[in-house]
Amino acid sequence: MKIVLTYGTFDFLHVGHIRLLQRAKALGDYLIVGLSTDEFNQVKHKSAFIPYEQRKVILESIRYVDLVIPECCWEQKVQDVQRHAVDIFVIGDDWAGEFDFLREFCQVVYLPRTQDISSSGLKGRLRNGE
Ligand code: C2G
Repeated sequence: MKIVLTYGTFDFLHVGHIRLLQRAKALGDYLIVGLSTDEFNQVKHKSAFIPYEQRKVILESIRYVDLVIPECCWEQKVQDVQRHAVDIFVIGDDWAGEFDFLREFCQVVYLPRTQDISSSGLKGRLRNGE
């Protein structure tokens, strides 16, 4: 069984997130998502509109997702890869090169982002009352 791992905030879930999860799952048999906690989002200088527990319930309802674990820090990835016997680490190409150090432990795949949609863009349009 090929195990795939990815990470993210997944705030304001949109088709870009779904397409990432869909393509990640298609690379293996079991997809684990490291979901950024509200506290870690502060470290990432990102504020999630939807709290972690609700983002977790939403992700767990997606057919492509098999397990959701908390992402609490930048440094947990190697431990997660080893603990879950991950074969492939996948993330959007906005992170291209950032996680090449994981190549020592598993395959690393950067997938093209879905154009013209983002959580911050959706929030901005809501703020402007569009
Ligand atoms: N994504 C995408 N297309 C978009 C928006 C997002 O493919 N239009 C992808 C991102 O590249 C990422 C995933 O969807 O792989 C989740 O996006 P975010 O929630 O923005 O994740 P991010 O804040 O980049 O967190 O340690 C890694 C970080 O936790 C990644």
